Parts: sequence; C-alpha cells; structure tokens
Amino acid sequence: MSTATTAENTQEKVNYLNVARGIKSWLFTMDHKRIGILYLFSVMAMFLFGGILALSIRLELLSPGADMMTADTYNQVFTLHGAIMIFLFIIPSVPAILGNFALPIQIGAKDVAFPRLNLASWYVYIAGAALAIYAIIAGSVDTGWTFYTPYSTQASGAVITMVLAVFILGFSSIFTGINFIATIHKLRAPGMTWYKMPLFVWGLYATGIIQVLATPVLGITLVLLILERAFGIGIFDPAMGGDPVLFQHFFWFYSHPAVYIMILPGMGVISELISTFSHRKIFGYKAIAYSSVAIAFLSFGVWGHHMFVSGQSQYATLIFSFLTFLVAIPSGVKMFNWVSTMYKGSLTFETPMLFTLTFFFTFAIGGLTGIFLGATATDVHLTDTYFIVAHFHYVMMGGTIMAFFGGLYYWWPKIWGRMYNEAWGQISALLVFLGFNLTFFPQFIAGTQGMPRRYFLYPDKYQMLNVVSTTGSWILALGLVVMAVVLIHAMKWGRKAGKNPWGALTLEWMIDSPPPPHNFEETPKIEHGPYDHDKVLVKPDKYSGEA
Ligand code: HEM
Ligand SMILES: [Cu+2]
Repeated sequence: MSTATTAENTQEKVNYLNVARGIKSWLFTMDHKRIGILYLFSVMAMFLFGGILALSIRLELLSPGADMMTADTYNQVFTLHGAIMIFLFIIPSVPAILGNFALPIQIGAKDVAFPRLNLASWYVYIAGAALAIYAIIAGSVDTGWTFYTPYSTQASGAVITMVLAVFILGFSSIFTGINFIATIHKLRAPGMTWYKMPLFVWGLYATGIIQVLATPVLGITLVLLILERAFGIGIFDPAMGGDPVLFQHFFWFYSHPAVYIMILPGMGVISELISTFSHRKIFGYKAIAYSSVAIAFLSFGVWGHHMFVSGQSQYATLIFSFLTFLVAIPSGVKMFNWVSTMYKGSLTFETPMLFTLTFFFTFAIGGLTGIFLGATATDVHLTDTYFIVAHFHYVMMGGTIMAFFGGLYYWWPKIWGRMYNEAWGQISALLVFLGFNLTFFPQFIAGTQGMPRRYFLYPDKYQMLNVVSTTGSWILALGLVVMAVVLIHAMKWGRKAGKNPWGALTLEWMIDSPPPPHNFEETPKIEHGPYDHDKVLVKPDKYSGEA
C-alpha cells in the first residue's frame, strides 16, 4: 500500500486495497473485505481497552487488601471489562471481521447480499461504541454487564446511557446476521450446493439465525429497563410492583443463545483450520454442519441454567438442567469429528494450528466444567464463585478467542497479501497458551474453595492462587503484544504471500492475495468439495516469489 516507488506501483496488480485510496474510499466503501477491515481495527481497539481493564482487575487482586482502587471503582472496572468484552469485542469478532472478509469469497460471491446494510452495521457499531464510551465519562456503571434489576433501576451512574449503547449495538449484530443469511441463500456460485459450502459458512449461517431471533429479545428487555428507570413504570422492581426474576428470564433468553453467537463462528473457523493443517478431508462433514444448526435451536431452551438459585420453580430447574446436558451433545459431536480428522492426517504445526490445538484443550476444559454447573447439586455451591469466572473465560476466551486468533493468522496472508513471521507467530501462540492457563486455571481452584466473584477484597488464604493468576495475566498480555507486533509487521514488511500458502481447498485460496476488488474476475467453477484433500492435491505456495 505504500507509495514507495511508482515503478513498483504500476507493476502491482489491482486489488481491493490499492484500487482506491484515501480515507473517504474507506468510510464509504461497500466492499465486504474493506468493511471487515474497518471492523478489525475498531473491534481490536475495544479489545485493547477491555484488556487493560482486565489487567487492572488482576493487579488489584494481586494482594488481599485494597491497593489500587476503591470498591466502587472496582465494581465499575469489572462491569466495563465484561460489557466491553462481550458487546463490543467477542460478539462482532469472528463474524464481523473474519466472516465479512471470507464468507462471500468462500461461496463464490462478489459481495454480501446487502452491501449498504453491511456498511450501516459498522456505523451502528461505531455509534454504540461511542455512546458506551460517553457513558463511562458521564458517570459510568457498576451493575455488572448483566444489568440485573432491581439494582440497575436504582443504582447511580449512567445506566440508561450504557443500556442504550448496548441496545444500539444489538442492531449492528442483527444487520450482520440478516446479511449473512440472505447471502448464503441467494449468492452461492453455480455448483456451490449446501453440502459443498465450507463449514465456516455453516457456522455463520447458524449464528445468523440466533442473531436475528434472539437479539430483539435483549433489545426489548433493555427498553423495558430504560422505561422503568426513567419513568418509574414498575416492570422488574418489586418496590414498584415488578418482578426481578422476569428480568433474568428475559436477559438470559438472549444471553445464553448469545454464548452460541460467540462460539459457533469460532467452531466454524476450527473446522477450516483442522482440515487444512491435518491435510486431510474433514471427518463427518454433515454431522458438523447439522450440529451447528442443532446448537442454534437447542440454545434457546437452556437459559434457566443461569437462574438455578434465583427462586425459579424446581420443575423448571429440573428441565433446564436436562436440556443443558442435551446441548452438550452436538458440541461433543464436533469435538469427536475434529479429533478424528487429525487421526492419520499428516499434521503440520504452523501458528493457526497451534491455536487450534489450544482451542481443543481450553474449550474442552470450559465445556467439561460446564457439566458441574449444569448439575444443580454442584451448581448451588459453585455459582457466583471464581469457578464461574474460570469457566466462562475457558469457554469464551479459550474457545471463541483462540479460534479467532487462529483465524486471524490463517487469513492474514490473504487479507494483506503478505506472510507473517512463522517462528514469532508460534512464540506468540505458546505465550498465549501458557499465560491463559496460568491466569484462569487457578481460578477453578479458588472457586471450589469458595472465593466469590465480583469482590475486591479476599481472605489471605486465597492469595497464592491470585498471585499465580495475576502473573499469568502478564504472560498472556505479553503473548498478545507479540502477536500484535507479528501481525502489524507482516502487513507492511512481510514477504509477499502466494495465492495459497497452506494448500487449502476453499475458494478464497484460488484467487490472488490480496483478492481483486470483486473477488472473482469470472464466475468460479466449483470443481471439488471444500475439504477433498483425498482427491485433489494443491501445492502450497507460501511466497509469491516477488520481493
Ligand atoms: C485478557 C485476558 C483477560 C483477563 C485477565 C480477564 C480477567 C477478568 C477478571 C479478573 C474478571 C473479574 C471477575 C470478578 O471480579 O468477579 C473478569 C470478568 C469478566 N470477564 Fe474477563 N478477562 C480477560 C479476558 C476476557 C475476555 C476475552 C472476555 C470476553 C470474552 C472476558 C469477559 C469477562 C466477563 C463477561 C466478566 C464478568 C464481569 C462481571 O462479573 O460482570 N474477559 N475478567
Ligand atoms: Cu447459558
């Protein structure tokens, strides 16, 4: 992209990055690839912000007493960390960045079905982010990211502004979901049948269903909360004749499916990576595809497992517990198929594969500890302890985010047309693996010993575990800094990448890196399935041969 020498520029092929220059060409772009990049930078900025908040929580917890902040500040910091990581980082991460970039190319389309809506979703995201930041300045919030009533109706601070920000962000997510569903139905290239679609596309399709069906429920709930707070209409606050448990039902009716808005796209990424780096046909394609859709539907029936101690009826608890175990089955099906894909494969361990293996390890721990939480006998002891904090970080960061990082490394050469440094990429993956487990594993132990979450003081006996955890968070942060340096370095100074650095078989690897403005100069011919490594052999070309 640099203006180094004109000679070099005239030789350069036209691609989506150099086809138009200047800030306007970005702010008014309809190109799904460029919109993906707009999302990349804005979502990563929020990750940085949320990460700094996380580090300060961990720093405060290094010792049992109050060291860095007051109790009130602490409450605001963990609330903001949670809210930013969920609504501004993890929900848009895989779909809006990697999905926007790769999905249309993977199905042989020139763009998404509604390019304007796609750009609108980014502007809505920016508006939501701006309002959230304004809320922080205008009094902040300390309700926890779940905004539980009646506290959120009464607490001081900018609750309405923050809730409104989350309401707005919901639309960005809905727009993306609608767009992907329509694109998958309408814009597949001739010959791209449903069963020829890459599993990443299946994952995003299932995600789209949840985004469109569940997010409006959250939106309405938040509006009700605003009405109660602003006008004193009693809906959730018992003092005004409302029902606080009703809020929890509404909130989790969205927020449990939202867990799958986070994980399904990540699982889609893993299906791509595991086949590519095992150099083997994916095992159980249809089982993986349908399990995504099964998860999408089952996810609507388990919200009550967040409310075992809320006073909901015992019979409801019984059924929610049963359904929770049921939803574990399709995830287990996926795990089985991924591991079977590796069996007898010829594995290579480039950075994306290291993140994939990390995903297996950490997501398995996250999933298996979920069984303790789904069982009411153990959940009543573990709920609201650090066990929960460990569990959801293993699922969300250890699941979705490891897949996201793997996907970033995987598609980076396609996005920028340049390779990253493999050795340093691997170092970043190892540091992240180590730091992550060191940060969050001790929290399982602290939790089982009774250390509560959301407290900034704790008894001395928990200090050792907290010291390990906080040290882990620094190693994790170091790993993320190395990763950022590796990726940013590659954008400009990496060696020019070939079309297909990994020898993968999905369509994005058949076109140039970076892709031409409209992806395909002519309609692509679908000659093989996305994972037919047993039938077709493509030679990987890591470097294009140019300087
Ligand atoms: C960079 C590594 C991270 C560290 C060190 C970290 C650390 C923490 C800590 C210490 C808490 C406070 C728990 C409490 O006081 O009860 C917390 C809460 C939370 N974190 Fe993270 N976190 C990290 C990454 C993430 C990511 C990537 C996500 C999103 C996927 C996330 C989502 C949350 C949520 C939802 C809460 C709950 C906030 C609440 O209790 O309201 N964290 N995190
Ligand atoms: Cu749940």
